[in-house]
Amino acid sequence: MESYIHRQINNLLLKATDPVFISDERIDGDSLGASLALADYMASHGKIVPVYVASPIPEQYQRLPRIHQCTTDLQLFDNPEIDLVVVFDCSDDQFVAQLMDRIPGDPVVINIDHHATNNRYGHVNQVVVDAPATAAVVHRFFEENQIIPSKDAATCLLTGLCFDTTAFSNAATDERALMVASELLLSGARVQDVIHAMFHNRSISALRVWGLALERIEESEKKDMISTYLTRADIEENQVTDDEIDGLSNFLNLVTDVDTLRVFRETADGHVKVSMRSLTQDVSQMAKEQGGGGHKRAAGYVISDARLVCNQKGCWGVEEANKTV
Ligand SMILES: [Mn+2]
Repeated sequence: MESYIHRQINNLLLKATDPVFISDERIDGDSLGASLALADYMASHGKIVPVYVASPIPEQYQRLPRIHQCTTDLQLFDNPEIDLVVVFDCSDDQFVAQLMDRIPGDPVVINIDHHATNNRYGHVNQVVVDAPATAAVVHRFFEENQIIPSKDAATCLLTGLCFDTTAFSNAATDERALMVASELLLSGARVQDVIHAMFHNRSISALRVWGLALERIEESEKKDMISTYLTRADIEENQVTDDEIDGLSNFLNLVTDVDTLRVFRETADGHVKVSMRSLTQDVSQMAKEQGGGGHKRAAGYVISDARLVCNQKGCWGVEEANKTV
């Protein structure tokens, strides 16, 4: 079935006259890498496809091939000629539905993803839950259609793969991830560009904020779990972007010896965002129960109208608009 769908996707891509790509609302190495690799393939067929991103591209990804095809301009959806939409690494059907509403026509939607919580909202769904990254799903697309990725496409795919496996260190790393990586290297992926996008991007102030989070680590009553907390003031006083602190959960997951961890942080719009990582627990289930989503070993959710408070004993907790937990 998977091979059949890959061939079907290729037919739809080659047939499309006005395709549009959508990268997940949360820009990361995987959502961008996967969409730009296919944008590169389309360019080899003379089609320059716009890639919609919900917010400006962070500095660390500016060197990715075809990054100039990304746009935050919603007006691109006003085109009645759009006949194909391909969504990458996005399990949030609401985000996609809201963009689809803007399109006057009725295009075919292809949903390419690997999130366990993806509800298969597309007309064509290539959701491979055990894939280490959406980039690995796109790599399989190339393989199944006997397309050799260009050096640029290979660099994009390796970025996605490295991002979602935290450079082949987390639970998403399997034999296949390493095999795909070696094939991408053979296709000419530029490792230095990937390393740049992955690691050479933490400002000193971002590390200071990480420092605060490290100081506040608490062991939860529940065995083998730690939590830490970052307030809006921490983030704003140090002038770091949300994007800069996103890597904290991955970093903690890499270096601690506990099974499960949670990072709580206040968002600019008055909510608390919780990122979870685990070595053995299915945190996507816990996230789903709270209205969030993600993968088995990496997931998150948002607690609405809430803030973080520290009590007199120095213990942190979440205070919701009406109740305290
Ligand atoms: Mn991903």
